[in-house]
Amino acid sequence: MQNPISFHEHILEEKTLSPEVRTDIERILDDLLIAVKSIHNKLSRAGLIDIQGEAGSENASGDAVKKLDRIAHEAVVSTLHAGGCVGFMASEEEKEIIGGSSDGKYVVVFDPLDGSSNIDANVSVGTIFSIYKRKNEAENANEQVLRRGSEQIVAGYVIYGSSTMLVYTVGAGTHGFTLDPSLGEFYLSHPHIQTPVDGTVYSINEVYEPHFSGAMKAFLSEIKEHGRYTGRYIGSLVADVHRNLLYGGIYIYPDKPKAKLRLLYEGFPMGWIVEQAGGAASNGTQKILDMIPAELHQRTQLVIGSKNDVARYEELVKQEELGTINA
Ligand code: AHM
Ligand code: MG
Repeated sequence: MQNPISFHEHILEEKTLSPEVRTDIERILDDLLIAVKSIHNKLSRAGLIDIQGEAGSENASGDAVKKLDRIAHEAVVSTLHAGGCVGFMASEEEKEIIGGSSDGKYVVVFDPLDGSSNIDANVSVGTIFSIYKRKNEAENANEQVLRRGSEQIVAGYVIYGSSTMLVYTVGAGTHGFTLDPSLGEFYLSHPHIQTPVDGTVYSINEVYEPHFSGAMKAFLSEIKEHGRYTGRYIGSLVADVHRNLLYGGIYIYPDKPKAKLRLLYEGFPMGWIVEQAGGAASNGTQKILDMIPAELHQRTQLVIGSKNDVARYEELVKQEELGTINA
């Protein structure tokens, strides 16, 4: 690649951010990327060092914690702490809000290692994050963190796959960067990602099919009859959404038998990134970004991907509410 643009150079050109915020965000993302590179290094040697398997505990959502979940969580918290710009943090792996610097002007919310049930089989996993501006001092920790999705000022994910990529938005399009491990630097490889408006991939864990709503069952059978789609499901949100973002498709994690994905750590950042690439994200009846979490680890149904596919699913949900399709 001639004259590659580093992530650093790219963020300096993000004119939607004021110069002051841009400098702070650059600092926070620099810190975050130190943690990301350390996670990348550990993952690439995972079978050789003692970091695979369960940590022997459960997280706030009742999932078994992997050793690498904990390692990734600690890497992110410690680098953000050291940077001094972050007032509050919230992690999928921690029950409570984590205090940062008393004068930190930002809030960072993250899923340190998404898809971690796949790690021991060497399948792609990810790190997901959102950044918000801290509200004024008077607001308590809950008010600082439980924010409407549309208040995000940065959202991103890292996918640790056959290459390690960072995909992010500050509200001026979605851009992808690939890590050159020999230089330890992310370079722009996917500028202005645009996801197709009509998908060709559907990603749904069909083992839950007996519990699906009427709308979900109707949607699935339409997709199968259509002839345009193929089914792909990794079981790693970042990897499933990343593939669909590039190829066009829809990912649904339904609310029946039960919603699993977390609004703050997964729904909001992935939703904004996909919207900024021309796609859509919903909970079935409402735009994900319009939701306000009532609690830190709130779960949601997530319907995300190509615009027309998400719209069709929402249409079927309305029809089910009106009683024109059976529950
Ligand atoms: P995690 O963040 O604890 O790894 O859990 C979320 C993961 C997603 O990455 C993935 O899409 C989903 O769980 C898979 O769940 P299921 O096995 O029920 O299909
Ligand atoms: Mg996750």
